[in-house]
Amino acid sequence: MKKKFSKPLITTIGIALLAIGFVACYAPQEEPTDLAATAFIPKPMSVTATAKSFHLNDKTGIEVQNAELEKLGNDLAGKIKAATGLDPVVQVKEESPSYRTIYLSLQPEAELGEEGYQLTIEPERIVLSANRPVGIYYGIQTLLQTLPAPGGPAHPGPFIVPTGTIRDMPRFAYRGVMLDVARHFFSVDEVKQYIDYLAEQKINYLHLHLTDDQGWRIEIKSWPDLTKIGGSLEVGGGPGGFYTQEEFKDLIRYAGDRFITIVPEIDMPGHTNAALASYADLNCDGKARELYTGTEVGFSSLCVPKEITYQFVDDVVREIADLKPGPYFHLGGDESHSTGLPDFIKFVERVRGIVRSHGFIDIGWDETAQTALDDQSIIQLWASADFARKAVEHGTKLIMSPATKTYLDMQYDSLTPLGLHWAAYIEVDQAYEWDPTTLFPGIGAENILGLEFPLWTETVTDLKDLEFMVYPRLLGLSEISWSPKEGRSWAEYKDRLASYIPRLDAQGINYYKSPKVDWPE
Ligand code: TNX
Repeated sequence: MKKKFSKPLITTIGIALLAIGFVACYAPQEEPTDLAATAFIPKPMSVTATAKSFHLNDKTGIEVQNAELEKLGNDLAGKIKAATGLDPVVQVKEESPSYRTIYLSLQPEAELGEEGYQLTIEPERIVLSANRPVGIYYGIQTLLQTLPAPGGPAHPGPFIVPTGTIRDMPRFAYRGVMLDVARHFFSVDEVKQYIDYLAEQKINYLHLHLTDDQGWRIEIKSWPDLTKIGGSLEVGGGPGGFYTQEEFKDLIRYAGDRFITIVPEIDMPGHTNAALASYADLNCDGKARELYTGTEVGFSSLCVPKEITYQFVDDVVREIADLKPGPYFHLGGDESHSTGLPDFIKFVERVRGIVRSHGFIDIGWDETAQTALDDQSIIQLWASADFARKAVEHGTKLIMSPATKTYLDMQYDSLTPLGLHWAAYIEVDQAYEWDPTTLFPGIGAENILGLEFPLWTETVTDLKDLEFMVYPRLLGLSEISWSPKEGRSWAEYKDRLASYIPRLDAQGINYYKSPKVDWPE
C-alpha cells in the first residue's frame, strides 16, 4: 500500500530543508585549523587547539571592558589595520561582549601573575584577559602572530584565526637587550624602531649603554661639555651625536607605551675617555685627554682620589633620575684595567651609594661583585662566573648575559662581515641551545632575575647592521627568557623559526640567513 504523506508533514520537511540549506550557505566555512601549529615566538606556556576558526573581517569590532584598556584597544586596532587593511571600531563595553568581537578584559587570576594572559579564541569571539594591562599587551602580541605581518602583500580576507586557548606567562621577570649607542650613535628614530621590534618578542627592558671612551650620548645640563665635546665623534671618526634630555624623556615614554623600561648606563670608572676629554678636572693629572675613535678598551679611568669625581657622578645620576627612566641605574664597572683594584672597589662602593641615594637600584657588570655586596644590588654576568658566584653568596640577583651565548655583536661564523669573535662565534643554533640555569655550576634559577642580550657597536654602524646581528638570534634568545624550559629543542624550534621568517621579510628586516635553518623560498 502506498503511504501518503500528510500536507503539514511535507511543509515541515520543506522548511527543514530550507533551513539546512540556509545554514549551509551562511555558516562560516569551517576549515580545520590548528592553533598549536602557529609559529609563535616566543612560544606560549600552553596552547590548546579546538580546530575551528574565527573569521576576522570588516564586521569584527574590538570591545574593551573599561576606559583603562581603550588605549590598548586602539593599539590593537592600529596593528590589525597595518596587518590586514581592516579598520575595527573600538568600544568600551563593561558587560558581556558582542558577537564577532575581540574583547579585552582585566580579570583577576592569580595563576597568571603580573604579566600573564589568557587568549580564548572561539568562532563567535576572541577574549583576551589578564590581571594587568601589560598582560593584555603581551596577549595582543601573540594574537597578532596569527595574522599576516604588517607591511605584507594586500589580502582581501577574511582572515582566519585558528580557535583554541592560549595561557601564557614569562619564565623570567627581566627580559632585556642592551644597545651600545656610545661606539656608534643611534638616533631617537632608530632606537624607536628597535623598541617596536623588541615589543613583538615581549622584551621588557632596554639597557642603553650611554657613555664610553668614544662618546658621551646624554645631555647633562650641569656639565654641558660632556655632549658638546664628548658627544661629537664616534668609532671611525664620524659625527657622533647625543640625546637631549627632552629626547631621552621621549624615548622613555615611547618605550613605556610598549611596556619596555629604559635602563640607563653610565659606564665608570673605566670606559670614560669621552668624559676625560670633555673636562680636564676629571683627570688625575688635570689634563684633558684627546677624543678617541678607535676600538681598544681598558685605557681610561676617572680619578678615584679626587673629590670632584663624586660631585660629577652625583650631578650625572641626579639629572638622569629627574628624567624618571625606571627603577634601575647601571653604573658599568667593566674592564677598568687602568684603575687599581683597591681604587676600583672604593670607587664602585661610593658610586653605588650615590646611585641609591637617588632612588635607583644599582646594576653593575660582573667585576663589581668584587665589592661589598648586599641583596639590593644586581650583578650582570658577562664574563666571569666566579664573580657572579661571589654575588649570589650575598643574595644578589643576576642578569645573565654570558658573552659566549648572548652577545649579539659576536659573529655568526668566521665569514660574518660584521662583529667580533673574542668570546665565540655564535650561530643561530648556539644562541638557542643553552639554558641560563644550567650553564654555570652554583648558579641556578633562584639566583637569576633574567636575561639580557647586548649589542656592542664597534662594527655596527646603523639600523641595517643592527638588524643583521640581532636577527634571527634575538628570536631564540627571547624564547629562552620567556618560555618554559621544558620541551625546548632546536629541532622543533628551527622549523618554527623558518615559518616565522616571512614576518621579518614583510617588515623589511635585514636578517642573517643561517645555513642551520631551512629557509622558506
Ligand atoms: C667587552 S662586555 C666589553 C665592551 C666591548 C665588548 C665587545 C663588556 C662589559 N665590556 O666594552 O664593547 O666586549 O664585545
